[in-house]
Amino acid sequence: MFKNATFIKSITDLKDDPGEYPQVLMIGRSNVGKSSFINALAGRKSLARVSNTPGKTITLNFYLIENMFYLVDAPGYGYARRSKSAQDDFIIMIERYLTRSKYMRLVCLLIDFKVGPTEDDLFTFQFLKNLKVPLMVVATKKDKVQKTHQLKRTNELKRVFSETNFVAYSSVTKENLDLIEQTIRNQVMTLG
Ligand SMILES: Nc1nc2c(ncn2[C@@H]2O[C@H](COP(=O)(O)OP(=O)(O)OP(=O)(O)O)[C@@H](O)[C@H]2O)c(=O)[nH]1
Ligand SMILES: [Mg+2]
Repeated sequence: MFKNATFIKSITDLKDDPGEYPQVLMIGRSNVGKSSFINALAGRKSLARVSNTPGKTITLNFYLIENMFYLVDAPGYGYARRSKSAQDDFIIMIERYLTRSKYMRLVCLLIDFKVGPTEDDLFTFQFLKNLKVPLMVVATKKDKVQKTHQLKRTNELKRVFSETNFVAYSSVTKENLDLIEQTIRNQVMTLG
């Protein structure tokens, strides 16, 4: 678990990127558990807002961890109520962010352990692979799958995301949280 997590700011324009420290971006479908994941990593109940209804504006929320790096919470993609053009805007903004930022060290793509990967997830996975950013796929809500089916499901997902760092996780049981924390720490220490 990380110490000293502080919300720094929300930005809607990349010119307001705080820069200065390495950054780790959380990306994933709406409701997949990005904010819960950030809260678990930070050991806080409500640092990141859980289940906020996505609006029209695309905001990136910056949380400074241990005065050393940022966890960045992105809005969920594939949200039905958001228009196609807003979804395109989202992809364009993320692409710009990932290709221009000197500080990006890791992208965590969150997918749902039970229902994922959706078509949107696979599109985003391919998009991130093409950008060649360091990537970790985190399958959330593992607790929602019966224990007896978890291994089979894990192996299925590992096959889909082969050659990519893949971790099954749950914000309820906190399974593999330490492993994920270590991966983030290692990536943050790498030079950009
Ligand atoms: N059972 C279970 N529920 C979870 C888990 N992670 C998140 N949730 C629940 O899923 C819902 C959505 O979680 P959020 O963390 O708000 O998801 P998000 O990806 O930040 O959603 P957006 O910000 O809307 O894109 C909430 O009701 C959480 O309590 C998990 O690992 N297991
Ligand atoms: Mg959220």
